[in-house]
Amino acid sequence: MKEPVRIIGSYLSPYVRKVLVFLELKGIAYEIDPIVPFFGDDRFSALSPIRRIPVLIDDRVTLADSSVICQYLEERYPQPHLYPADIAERARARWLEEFADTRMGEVFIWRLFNQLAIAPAVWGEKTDASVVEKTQSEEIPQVLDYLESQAPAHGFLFGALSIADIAVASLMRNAALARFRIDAARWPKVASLVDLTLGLDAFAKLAVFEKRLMRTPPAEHRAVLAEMGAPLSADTFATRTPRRGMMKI
Ligand SMILES: N[C@@H](CCC(=O)N[C@@H](CS)C(=O)NCC(=O)O)C(=O)O
Repeated sequence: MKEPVRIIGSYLSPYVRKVLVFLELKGIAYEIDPIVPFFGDDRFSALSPIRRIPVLIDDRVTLADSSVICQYLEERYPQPHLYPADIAERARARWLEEFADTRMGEVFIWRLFNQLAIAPAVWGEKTDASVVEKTQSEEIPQVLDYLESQAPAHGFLFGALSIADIAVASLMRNAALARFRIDAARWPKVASLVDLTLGLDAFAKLAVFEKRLMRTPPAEHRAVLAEMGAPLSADTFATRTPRRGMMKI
């Protein structure tokens, strides 16, 4: 029997979530080494040269980027299709994925989530209220205005569920974990798209672990997940002391 796919990375990362939702939807067996970013050991640096999660390891490849991983999974396990069939729509779906990963990543992860969750939990630093304020009043509205211009009145971005919906919803899930709520009066299409996507079983199943980890110090994540029955890998690439990231955006 083929070994399950191994994913290295925390349930709290939007990029890990994207990949896990792909695996869930495609029915691919996986196990997870739930390391929190910055806690990888030297062997982790060899697998992920810029020390980022997620990493996928299977019988054929080791890959360290969520977009590359999702595309690989789509090509190797085509059912159900998670990229639009039409070439132009497929390109637009990848663009929206890129927008989510890069711009929404900057705003919702590196500023909002980082300030409210990572800085206190990983580095023992205080939240900088002025960064949170600027993000909420200026940057988030710009992001949501753009998405509102792209989203349909009802349903998914390209008719059937695709990588674009999954990437946007994965990022918005972290915003929700940082207690951000989309104002549905101002951005009704985005609010409905995100609700629809996060309501899928694949996201809901992961949300149970995410909620619990938000209340758990990084050093206890593995033990708590084991207690909850998460599909954990037997060994880990985690170390006890976090290292500052090597990339700044
Ligand atoms: N483009 C990458 C981004 C991954 C990423 O930024 N992961 C964050 C966690 S949410 C990380 O590992 N940060 C640690 C660091 O930058 O050192 C992907 O799509 O996989």
